[in-house]
Amino acid sequence: MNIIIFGGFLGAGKTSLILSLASFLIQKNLKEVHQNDQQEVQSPYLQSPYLVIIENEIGETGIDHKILRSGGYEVRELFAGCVCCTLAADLTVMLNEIADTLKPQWVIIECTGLAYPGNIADTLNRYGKHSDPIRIVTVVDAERWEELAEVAPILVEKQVQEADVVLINKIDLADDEVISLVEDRIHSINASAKKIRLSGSGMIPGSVWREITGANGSSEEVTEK
Ligand SMILES: Nc1nc2c(ncn2[C@@H]2O[C@H](COP(=O)(O)OP(=O)(O)OP(=O)(O)O)[C@@H](O)[C@H]2O)c(=O)[nH]1
Ligand SMILES: [Mg+2]
Repeated sequence: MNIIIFGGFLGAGKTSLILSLASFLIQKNLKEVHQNDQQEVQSPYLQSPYLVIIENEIGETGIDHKILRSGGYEVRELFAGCVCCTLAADLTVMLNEIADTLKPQWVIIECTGLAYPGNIADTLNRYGKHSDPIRIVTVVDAERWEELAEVAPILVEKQVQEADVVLINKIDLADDEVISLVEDRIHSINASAKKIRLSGSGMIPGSVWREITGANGSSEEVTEK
């Protein structure tokens, strides 16, 4: 069971990018099923659940789970608290139950914008039943980075520090100079993380998701939400 944790400040673009990644993974699964079994598959959900998305929202009024579910994905919710602190145990129980019953290939966890994804990974590594390494993807809003780094420096810097991959999102809203400055700053906080510039409101090249998931495929493909 592959687990990817999506972190990043409120509104950075986590849900938009998860929709694109989920679409990529489902398409990849369909292709593999066609190739391997030579059988006609009408819906990815015959294979279901290949992918489970866990949504964590602080209040009970969030709509991300509805957006994701409207894409046909299997979504589990953890409301009214943050999975990196008060709901850490609930997340572990949920994930262990998913591992025992649904046994999906992929689990994507969207944290609240206030979470420290590294704390979540630590808890899951300690108490979880999965054996594969957990990947942390932190989404950064290129346009608002400087402002947020002033207002909430510890939070946004730690989110970057804990990442395996930093997605520098919303590049359509920032000019090149600002994006380069943000990239340099991110590099100074976490030199080893892979940094990728993109725009979650447009088409994402399949190469981005292959890089993150380690999947194979054509370099031409793009994923829509
Ligand atoms: N212009 C632009 N807008 C984007 C981009 N990515 C996301 N958005 C928009 O930014 C807003 C927030 O995106 P979400 O994907 O909901 O962000 P999030 O990080 O999941 O937000 P929370 O879950 O509330 O923390 C939405 O209105 C998106 O349509 C982008 O690359 N460019
Ligand atoms: Mg969201």
